Amino acid sequence: MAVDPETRTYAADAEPGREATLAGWVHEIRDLGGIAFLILRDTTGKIQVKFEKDELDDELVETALNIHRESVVSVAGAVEAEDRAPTGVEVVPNAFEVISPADPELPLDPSGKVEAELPTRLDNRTLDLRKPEVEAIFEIRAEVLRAVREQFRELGCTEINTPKIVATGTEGGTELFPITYFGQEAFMNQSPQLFKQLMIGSGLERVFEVGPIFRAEEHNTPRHLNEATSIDLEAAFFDAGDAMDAAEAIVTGAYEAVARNCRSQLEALGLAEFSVPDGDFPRLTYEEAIERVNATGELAEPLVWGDDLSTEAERALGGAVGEHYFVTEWPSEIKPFYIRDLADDPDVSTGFDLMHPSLELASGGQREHRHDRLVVGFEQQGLDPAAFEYYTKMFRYGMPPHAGWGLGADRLVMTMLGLENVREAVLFPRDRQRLSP
Ligand code: AMO
Repeated sequence: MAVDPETRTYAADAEPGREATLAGWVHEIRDLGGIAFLILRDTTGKIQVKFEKDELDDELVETALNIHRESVVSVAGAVEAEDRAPTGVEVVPNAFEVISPADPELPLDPSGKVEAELPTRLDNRTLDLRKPEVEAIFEIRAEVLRAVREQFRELGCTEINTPKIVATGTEGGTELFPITYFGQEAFMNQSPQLFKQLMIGSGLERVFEVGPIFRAEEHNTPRHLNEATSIDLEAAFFDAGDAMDAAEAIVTGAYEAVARNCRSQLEALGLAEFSVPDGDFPRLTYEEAIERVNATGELAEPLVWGDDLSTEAERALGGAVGEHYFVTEWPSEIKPFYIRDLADDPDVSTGFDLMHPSLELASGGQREHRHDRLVVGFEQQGLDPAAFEYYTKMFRYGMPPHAGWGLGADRLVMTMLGLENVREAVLFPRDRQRLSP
């Protein structure tokens, strides 16, 4: 009984009065003596298969009831209405085939009756994803990325793909992963920053990318990954305010799409009361932000101008603001060389961060597009402008002013669903301890 994807019936589509061939995993077998029930699970849900032993072929009954749960099987038979069945229908089989048997001992219980710790779940991600509340996270993640792409289209952006093997780093503060590139030193890219900016001088003008970024973060925290997915925007003639407007549209659009199209997944996660942010996020200057943090009295040491926001500071501020917000006008000295300073104050930058009350989601700003200033910025940050010649030279051939941001997709999903650890939003996370699977 080969399973034909064209004619196969899914559990959710089985209608009484029809003959159907179904395929999936054995979720559960309940043998009550004269009668037994097998619950078959596929990507759409579950369906009951009834074995009235006296009425069925002995060999069929024997095959079906002696396999272990989580085996992959196919069943052909009549679909009948049955009020007592969990979904109101059941299948009376006339053929049964074991397609791929499962071992009796499983490293993880996909029914969720026995809970597993996150490392065990990640070691056995395939089985972990058989749980509806885990599958739901990744269906929602896919919807977030679909919605993000749709929003970018509305903004007139073109999707690009930039190299992940590069010659130089761009983001100070986090280390690079070195690799050997035909005997030459190279690195895994920390951000598409320079490449997306190079596109601003091209005819594309507004670009976006969804792709991996690599950060050799030493610390192991619930919010840091060594390989993350970044959603990046860069747009010609945008200033920081325009870039923040775009971030609001993208984030709110993702929430709206999930609220509209992922009802059953939200229910599986216990999030039936899912609320969509209003899309008008407060914009606090850095100066206002540190004042508000200090006013909470939650920090042992008050913040002073020039300090970065620590995790504790972010928490205190998030608690005080209580919704998504931006921190704008950061001190220039703690923002990267490519961020432009305010026209009237070189100590203050156009850089901004987009914050969820619990953590940072994105950072961005208007860029320095004036060639001479850009080169000075490199030197001030201790970088050799010669190593970045491929980038800086394009600022000599007509580069419009521009702005953009990078938004962590993993953190967006994590905060949207209230997950405690960003690893839960990543299929196969990379961290200090984890290089496989
Ligand atoms: P930044 O370094 O702030 O900015 O990164 C942007 C966003 O990417 C996510 N992110 C991470 N997520 C999980 N684990 C990590 N180790 C990690 N590192 C970064 C965060 C963060 O806010 N080039 C600039 C962006 C720009 O100016 O356009 C940049 O990379 O959500």
